[in-house]
Amino acid sequence: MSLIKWVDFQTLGDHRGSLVALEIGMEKAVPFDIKRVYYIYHTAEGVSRGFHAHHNLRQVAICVAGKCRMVLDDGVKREETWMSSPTRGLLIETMVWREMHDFSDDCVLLVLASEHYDEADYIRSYSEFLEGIRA
Ligand code: T46
Repeated sequence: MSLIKWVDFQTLGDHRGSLVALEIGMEKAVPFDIKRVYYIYHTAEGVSRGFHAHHNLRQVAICVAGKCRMVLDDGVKREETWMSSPTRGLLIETMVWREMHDFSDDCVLLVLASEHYDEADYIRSYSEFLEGIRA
């Protein structure tokens, strides 16, 4: 099964422009209760981010402006996708290594997270990640 799992959002557009609304309890849009929202922006040119996995955290990442390239790796396969649509979110499950590359100047990546911030949940070493997968 592919690591690239999109959730599509309903667009509430009219002649003035577009709007996406995400509400707690909208299971089809976000398959967990959202405990935290953060966004990544003004990423410096040529800088890549991520390079970690999470033990318990599930996330939906939405590129609300600009674009970037997301790489997901479950220790067996490595897949990538461009993120450039504000009407779909990329579901990133637990124990998936992620890297973000090629941010455009205007990229804003909004992330909905299933848990509060917890540094202890991060696996920041790829070799430890592989050990965790194989344990
Ligand atoms: C992820 C990818 C997609 C906080 O204090 N609270 C937070 O909620 C977050 C997300 C980060 N931080 C602190 C921790 C670091 O000192 O902000 C700093 C930058 O975080 P980090 O280096 O982890 O950022 P990215 O862009 O590498 O990764 C982030 C998320 O941390 C991560 O969960 O999946 O975006």
